[in-house]
Amino acid sequence: MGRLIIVSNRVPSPRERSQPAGGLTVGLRDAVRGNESLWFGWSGATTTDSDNDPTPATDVVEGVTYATIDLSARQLEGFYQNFSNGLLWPLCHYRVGMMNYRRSDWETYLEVNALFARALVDMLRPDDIIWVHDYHLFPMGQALRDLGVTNRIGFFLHIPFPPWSLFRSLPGADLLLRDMEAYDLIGVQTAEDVDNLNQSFSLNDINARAQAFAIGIDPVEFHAQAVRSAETADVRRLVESLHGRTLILGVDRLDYSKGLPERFAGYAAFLSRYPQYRGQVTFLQVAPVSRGDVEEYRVLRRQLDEQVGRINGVHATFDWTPIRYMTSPVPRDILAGFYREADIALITPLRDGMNLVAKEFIAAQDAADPGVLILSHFAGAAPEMMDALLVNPYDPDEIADALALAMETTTEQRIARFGPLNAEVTRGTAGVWAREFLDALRARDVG
Ligand code: ADQ
Repeated sequence: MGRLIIVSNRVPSPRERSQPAGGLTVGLRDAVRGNESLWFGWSGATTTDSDNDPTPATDVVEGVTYATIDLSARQLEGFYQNFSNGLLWPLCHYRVGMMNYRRSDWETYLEVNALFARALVDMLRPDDIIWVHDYHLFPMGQALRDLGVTNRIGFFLHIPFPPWSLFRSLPGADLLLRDMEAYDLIGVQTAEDVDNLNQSFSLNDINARAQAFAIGIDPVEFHAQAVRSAETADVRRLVESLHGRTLILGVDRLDYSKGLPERFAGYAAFLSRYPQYRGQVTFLQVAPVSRGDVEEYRVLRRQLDEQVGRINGVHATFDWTPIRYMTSPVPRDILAGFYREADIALITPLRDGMNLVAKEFIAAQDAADPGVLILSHFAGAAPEMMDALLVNPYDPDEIADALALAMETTTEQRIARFGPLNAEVTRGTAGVWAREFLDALRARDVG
């Protein structure tokens, strides 16, 4: 069997490679196990000098070759910060009003995709199978075809894909999608994303079809980690600090797609409308800063700082702080214990490709005494997790009512909801996701 070539914007750094990882890394780790493979992408470093074609730096760890290139500061700004994160990210999360379009960024985006293709092509062998990941690299397949690559190439989009009526706001949207004809298989997270992308293809006479492959986690490993983590000194300190109060937990990258202002408004409504729970709950929101160099993220951060200050100012007593809000990261081996100790997970993105935190929370629970998952309808995980308390994140009162309901559920009711959720998380693992995608790609009839 040929090698598996993974292409993603970021490649795990050597230090992170031995750490427990997110869904993408976990899923692919299973897929690359026992298979010769190569992972190619941006190193995370920028060069100050010219935009000459870089030679990939390679590093072999546990049988996987990691090949990375640096980008110039100009390329990074146009390709990554502006076009990928300042335009495609909001657009694909249905936030057309937040997208910033500049034709020069679009050109840099295409340029970096072509650069990736040139840097990769000399490392390819004829029977390699190539799997390209995410919105940074929509045109990468076509860039490889332009260099004469005839290998099987698959693409997976980790974030949502909006209806054509929104996506067409991007000037040249049809050109971007036409480049996807280069792929032998296109995977997205949900049936809704499939419908939207296929509608865009057919309205533009593009000869491509998308299929759904929902990403998961490694639930067995995560559960074991959560059990171990719950006994660590840090997690015990968290539990002691609660003094018996109910722990409501939110865990997200600090991103406007995650619905944090709306969530805080929902929590504030809960404290106002259900005064009997004041002093009985603690809401811990972990939201490490991401993309701090993009203006919209700085604005969001200021907004959240103010909101937390206001809610705590209004509701706190001398011995109770309603919200604990941290923007510094928590290591995953500690976070797993937080999930296990949490009574309620409050996960309310406005849009999310999947949302692995919801699945990790379920995997971390004690089946005899599980916590309650409150989940947004607009998380990609929602169709698989209908036994969660599903909410519309735009309605603070709905969030407040769900919190009150979660406070009132009996152990029996919690167990009844948890059973099907846990079965689904256990079935649809990251390993299954990668295997099903790669099997489908290998099965493709490619001329
Ligand atoms: P993300 O937007 O990063 O991923 P998500 O899937 O929820 O969103 O999280 C990815 C990982 O990061 C999880 O394993 C989680 O534990 C970890 N993480 C999140 N917040 C953290 C925190 N505060 N501290 C430490 N770790 C944290 C993108 C898409 C998602 C899609 C994934 C995978 O936006 O919709 O589910 O890719 O396809």
